[in-house]
Amino acid sequence: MNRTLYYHQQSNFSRKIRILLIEKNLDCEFKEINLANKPPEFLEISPIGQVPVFVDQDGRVIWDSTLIAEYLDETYPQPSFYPSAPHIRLECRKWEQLADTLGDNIIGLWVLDFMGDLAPAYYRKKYETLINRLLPIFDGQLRSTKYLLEGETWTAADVA
Ligand SMILES: N[C@@H](CCC(=O)N[C@@H](CS)C(=O)NCC(=O)O)C(=O)O
Repeated sequence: MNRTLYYHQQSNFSRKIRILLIEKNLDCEFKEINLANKPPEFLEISPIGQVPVFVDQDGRVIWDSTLIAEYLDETYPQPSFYPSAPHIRLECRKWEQLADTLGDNIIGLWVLDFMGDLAPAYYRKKYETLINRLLPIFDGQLRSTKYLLEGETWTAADVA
């Protein structure tokens, strides 16, 4: 059975997994999902109806980009994108979570733009406030380190 990634071209969460699959040199079939009209084949394996969803060679189905990223790293550890020391790994997960939240809010703002005057001002303010709070945190961290964690290699946090 081929590995399969259900993804969307504009999805930051899908992009995390596409990068990891390429970096780990894993063959994978990529199936783009029309998020405005999700096919039944996709909804059968994705209870939340969101991309990315990854299906491994043994038929194992995994959704949520962070769960997929961790699974890939544990199952195919070379090269590794999560530090092994528990407290550093936790820092990596925290940065990954912050980056995911930033991406989520940027996408939210982008989608609001399609709504023109119908876009609820409440959400625009909510997204902008969070983006404006998070960007300086990343800027500050990357001023003192090459990657989000100290060290010479990028991690899942940088990928996110
Ligand atoms: N926590 C999830 C978030 C996934 C997510 O928000 N995916 C978006 C695309 S970026 C999606 O599928 N949206 C379609 C929908 O919610 O109907 C992850 O990390 O995988």
